[in-house]
Amino acid sequence: MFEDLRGYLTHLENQGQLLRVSDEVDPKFEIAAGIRKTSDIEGPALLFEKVKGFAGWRVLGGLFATRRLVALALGVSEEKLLEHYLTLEERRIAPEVVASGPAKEICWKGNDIDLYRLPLVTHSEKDVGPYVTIGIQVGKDPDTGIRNVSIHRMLLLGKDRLSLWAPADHHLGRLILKAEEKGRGLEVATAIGVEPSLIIGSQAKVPYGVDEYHVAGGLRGAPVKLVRCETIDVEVPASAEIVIEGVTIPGERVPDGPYGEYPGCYSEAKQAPVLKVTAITMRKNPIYQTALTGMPVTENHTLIEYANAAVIYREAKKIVPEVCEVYVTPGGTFRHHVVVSIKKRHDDEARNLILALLALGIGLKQVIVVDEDIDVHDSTQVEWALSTRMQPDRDIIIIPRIACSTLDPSVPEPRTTAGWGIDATVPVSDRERFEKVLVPGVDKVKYV
Ligand SMILES: Cc1cc2nc3c(=O)[nH]c(=O)nc-3n(C[C@H](O)[C@H](O)[C@H](O)COP(=O)(O)O)c2cc1C
Ligand SMILES: [Mn+2]
Repeated sequence: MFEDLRGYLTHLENQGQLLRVSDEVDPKFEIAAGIRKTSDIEGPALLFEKVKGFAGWRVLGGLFATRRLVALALGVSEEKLLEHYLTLEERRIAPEVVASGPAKEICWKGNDIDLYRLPLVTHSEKDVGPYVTIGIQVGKDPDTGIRNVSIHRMLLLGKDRLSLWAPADHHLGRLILKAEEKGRGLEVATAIGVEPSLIIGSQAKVPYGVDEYHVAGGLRGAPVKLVRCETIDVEVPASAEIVIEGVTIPGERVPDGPYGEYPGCYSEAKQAPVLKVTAITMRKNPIYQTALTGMPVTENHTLIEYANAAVIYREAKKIVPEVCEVYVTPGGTFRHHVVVSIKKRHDDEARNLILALLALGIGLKQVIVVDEDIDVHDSTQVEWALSTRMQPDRDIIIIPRIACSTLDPSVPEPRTTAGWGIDATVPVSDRERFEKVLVPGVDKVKYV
């Protein structure tokens, strides 16, 4: 358990997983280039200590660039990440509100508010501008007051204006629409530079009405300490590096994009709500954090992998009691494709599983089901199962028109995709024909 982001960075540095970059870097592309490179070579997280045009600021990037970094943040082994995550995600520990904290060391209100003084990063070649990409947004349901914590990108629009890309299929998007129905804006705080369990917890696929601060508490094994915002009725982590307080402007939308998105393509300009900033507070010598998305694998992918795998595993267990392994694949952006292995006891189990997972509502588009002897992580074994255990006319199910991610560029209409499933399992009554060829004694060979 780490007290705050700085405590975690010390731990990372001790593990050789944080690199300080002392050369000056431009927040336009150069920081993102560093994150791209470290993501591609399974490198360390990067702390940029000299940022062009932003004296006194440091920028952290690639904090979750690899699975190893996600495992370090949770304090578990990389090999057993899903197993540990499944247990940790189920624990709930309520947050604690404290009187004050380091997040309040500096406070800009009124005319002092100036987003241009923050080192916002421009990431990909065709991005329309600089974005905040890894702040946790906190908002409350206008009826129940229950909090939601999630991550949404924000485009810099002016001194005190940001877009807030929170579509209706995410909880914050719903909260904004609910407030607008009452003719109000939604108060939203964005905390940047928080202890890692808060980021990971914000990605948990928990139902509407579950406060993700409780999930983050469970992940870290201790309550998250919160402070009240200055200008809005929202609570934020007491030791956040930076907090941007604001209110959405009811009914207002701005074009947001193009932006290099997680499928590895640019999203076209979308209509996004607008946030009017009411205060900015921060620690002394603040660390601004940014995250890259784009071609898999980036931290935008690693952060979602286990949240998705966990919800798929739980759902799969309801349909097939003997689910073995679940793998959401990197080529499938850790969102669109999953391979599930099962111990099959009757013939149509796999088909039911495919239908249930396509209906899960997390953006799955392709579900492959294999038997327990296939390693879901090994694409050659999965392909072998497809090539020897599957007949396309019998074993492929295509479901037209299911709800999907807003960002898949192949879909004919926004949010609507076809889904497909492949049952690559062996028929129960006919197992002998599929017996694998084995050579006896391979494990006794010592000379190679
Ligand atoms: C780095 C990063 C950036 C993200 N950016 C966005 C975004 O701009 N818009 C969005 O809707 N979701 C974005 N997400 C995904 C949501 O934060 C995620 O689906 C979250 O679990 C939604 O929370 P909810 O279930 O409370 O709606 C991002 C995730 C990560 C890790
Ligand atoms: Mn939520």
